[in-house]
Amino acid sequence: MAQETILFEREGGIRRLTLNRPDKLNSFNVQMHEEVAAALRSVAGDKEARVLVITGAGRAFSAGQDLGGRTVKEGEAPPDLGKTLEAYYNPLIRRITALEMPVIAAVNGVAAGAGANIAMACDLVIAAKSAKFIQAFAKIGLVPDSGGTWHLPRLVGMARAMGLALTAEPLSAEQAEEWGLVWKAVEDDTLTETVNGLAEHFASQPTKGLALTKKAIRAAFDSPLSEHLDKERDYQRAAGKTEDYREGVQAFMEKRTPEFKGK
Ligand code: LHQ
Repeated sequence: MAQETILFEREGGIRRLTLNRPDKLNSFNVQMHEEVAAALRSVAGDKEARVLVITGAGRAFSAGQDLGGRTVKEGEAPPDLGKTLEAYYNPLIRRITALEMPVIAAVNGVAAGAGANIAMACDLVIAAKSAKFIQAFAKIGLVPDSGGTWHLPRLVGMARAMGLALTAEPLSAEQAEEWGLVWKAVEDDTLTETVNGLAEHFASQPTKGLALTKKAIRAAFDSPLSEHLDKERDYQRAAGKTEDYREGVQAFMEKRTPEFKGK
């Protein structure tokens, strides 16, 4: 499929997806959803892929849903937004969180509405200091979607989640870092370098172990400790059977840098 709304690059074990509708602040229309879904499916089936970076072209990360053509005329039947979520946003969040590798959001500028929540669904969020996170939904009478009401209270606690969602006030990248909504806020002109360095690091790491770590942490709020311990046992059992575990221990004992293959 020709890509008109995204850029998708492969470089060694690194996969980079750039949302590319800069004149619309990378807001999502159906075509962009379809192209992003195809790219994520290809990463999921790509044995060489070891890390995914998601970023935006131009001055925004993403302004969420493209609101063009979304006006509802007086007397017209209201739209079924649940269908839009079911068809596009929910599968998108499920794909990102299920990917068996670290997913980095490089938030280069404003992330609003579903755009903010797509960033939060990534495993590590690195934001340029000029970026802002806006739960814009309240301004148009909607509910934070794309996992927003799930991730927000887990990341920043109930009081801040409520404040952000109910007021739709913009949150600066630095404040987002202080609150634990993002991992790091960095100077704008170092974002690319920081993210590239991190992506290169992950491309040389024990991918299967990292994927199981991501899975365990994502499941942490869903079960009591006793059940979660069983999960950790199962994931550790799987990690212990990887080639990278063997290599990691061997390299440690031989006092050399491990050469992980992601297997
Ligand atoms: C846009 C957009 C946009 C189209 C900027 N659409 N053009 C799921 C289910 C189904 C339906 C509903 O939604 C959802 C999930 C959602 O994501 S709902 C939330 C949708 N997003 C928003 O409400 C955010 C709307 N955008 C904004 O509030 C501002 O644009 C932000 C704060 C992101 C940036 O503000 P500024 O830096 O002042 O830029 P701007 O507003 O001037 O925008 C620049 C251009 O981008 C402008 O076009 P123009 O032709 O005038 O240059 C905007 O119309 C366009 N744009 N967001 N979501």
